[in-house]
Amino acid sequence: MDSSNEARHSAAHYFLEGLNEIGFDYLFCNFGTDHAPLIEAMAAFKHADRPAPLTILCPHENTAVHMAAGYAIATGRGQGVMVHVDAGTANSAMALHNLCRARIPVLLMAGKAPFTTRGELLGTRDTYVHFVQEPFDQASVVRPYTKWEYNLPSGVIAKEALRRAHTVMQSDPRGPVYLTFPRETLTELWSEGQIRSYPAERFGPVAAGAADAASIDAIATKLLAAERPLLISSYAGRNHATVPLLDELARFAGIRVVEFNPLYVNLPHDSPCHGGFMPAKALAEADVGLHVDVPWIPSDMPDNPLTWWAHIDVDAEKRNFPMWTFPGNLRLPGDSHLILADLLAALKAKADSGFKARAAERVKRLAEEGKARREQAAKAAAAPGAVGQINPHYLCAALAKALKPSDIVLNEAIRNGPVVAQQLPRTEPGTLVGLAGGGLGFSGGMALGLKLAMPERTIVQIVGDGTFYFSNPQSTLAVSGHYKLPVLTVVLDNSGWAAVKEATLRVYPDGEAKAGDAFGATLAPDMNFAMVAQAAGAHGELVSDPAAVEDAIARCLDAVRDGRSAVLHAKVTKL
Ligand SMILES: Cc1ncc(C[n+]2csc(CCOP(=O)(O)OP(=O)(O)O)c2C)c(N)n1
Ligand SMILES: [Mg+2]
Repeated sequence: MDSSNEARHSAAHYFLEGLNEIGFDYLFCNFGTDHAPLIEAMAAFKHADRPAPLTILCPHENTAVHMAAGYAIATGRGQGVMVHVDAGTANSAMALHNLCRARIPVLLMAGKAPFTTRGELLGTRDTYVHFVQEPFDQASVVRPYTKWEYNLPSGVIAKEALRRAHTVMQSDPRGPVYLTFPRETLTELWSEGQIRSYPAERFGPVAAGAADAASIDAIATKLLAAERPLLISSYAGRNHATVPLLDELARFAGIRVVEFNPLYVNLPHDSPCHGGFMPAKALAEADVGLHVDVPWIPSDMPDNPLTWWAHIDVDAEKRNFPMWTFPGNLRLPGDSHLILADLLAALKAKADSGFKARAAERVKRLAEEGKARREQAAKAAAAPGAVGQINPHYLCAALAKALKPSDIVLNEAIRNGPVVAQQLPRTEPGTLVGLAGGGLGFSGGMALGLKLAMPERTIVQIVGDGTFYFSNPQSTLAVSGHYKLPVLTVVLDNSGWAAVKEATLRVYPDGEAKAGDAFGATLAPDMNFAMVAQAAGAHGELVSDPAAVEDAIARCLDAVRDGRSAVLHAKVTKL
């Protein structure tokens, strides 16, 4: 192909065009020497007023990846994260673990050390780190958490590689993908005619579908005869339209719905069919059940061996869970919204008046149980606690009073997570975000990504004291101030890692650790998280006295609504 008369540009230039073509709004960046060609191309694009994704500079990779995740759950569209070679990839790995488990798409991109050492090509090694930042298998750092990985062999296919990355990350079940590029590859020059485009209309992702009519019929038949049907969900509500659908299905068929470790609002928490967050008792009784992901903990919530289970899941195979043995008499991989809609239609077509009466009776009973649960929660919140030991129930109930139904709560409160769930009922789809993975420190970056996508919403991140450290607060607060993304962070400081102490007690209830009160779980007692916020120009308050809680919450929310992040450091009941 003779293209000598055409304009020639760097591969980095085409790479940026490729990022536009895959529809990225943002790149969450933590740059290094590997990005010089991209930074140069970005500056040239800016100078020429050419469109390119906006860059958000994140002082820590944990912020960058989780911010992309927050943006993705708000918009349904994965974004790009740029990090520095193996080192930045390593710093991103924990966040990638979280996104992998939550099935949130992201394209993580990192340079590779230049491959030339003596100036053979533009971009050659020119600093010490280029010799030491080259592991044998860079992608292995994040391989357990990615659906796809690729090293760009030539700039001529930059757009093709980006389209492939995008198609894989957006295909169901969605998840992280990883792309690397050596510096010399990005400095290559190519003429415009040599570069092909891969438009979305022709190269789009794979979407999960519905189930076959016979399977739907089988579940409907079981439900029609069920006396104690149970549905357990954690992430059906990622599709906001599924929330009212599930409510309608549950009310129609008298199904108890339990949200175990909810990642989203799956059923409005005030629905009469909401069965709380602990399936233990319902599990023992259920005759027909539907579930997803980690529906219960078998060691302390044994399931009934007689229950007939349907497993409806976008990720029914659990290919990247080495061990996953929850029962499923019928497993339906697919889009749970489509499947539940068909199931409701099948039930409506088959239901007779006897079924409707039995279902209505169950809904009535479930509503009474719900009322009793709410009364119990109110009782738990009534005692304010003492100075230095605020009752977390009391604090969360006060926060609930101050929030609007549309405000979004990120629950990363760990051992106080159930308190948040109990005291801060969410009724609107999309107003709760939980932790799918096990890597603490997701909610700071996620909160910023949600705020970026939905500037009109109030975002509240609730964390434990240990988790506040994990979320790299200096980095998230810096991004919040820099890009005007105010969020409220509530730190439930119980003086350390209750989860670690409780784990030891579960395994050794009467052991040496208990006898010596030596759980390795107490953190620095005098840390002042309010001052961390203040150092970043945010509003910070330390509250120890229960009587001061309500006003402190009001001042913090005022600050956030005025455009400044706020951190409320609350000294709650000690571990
Ligand atoms: C990145 C990471 N490191 C360590 C852990 C192990 N871990 C699980 S819970 C927990 C304690 C969290 O402390 P805090 O946020 O204060 O919550 P609490 O247990 O006190 O409720 C730790 C250290 C983890 N899950 N993720
Ligand atoms: Mg703690």
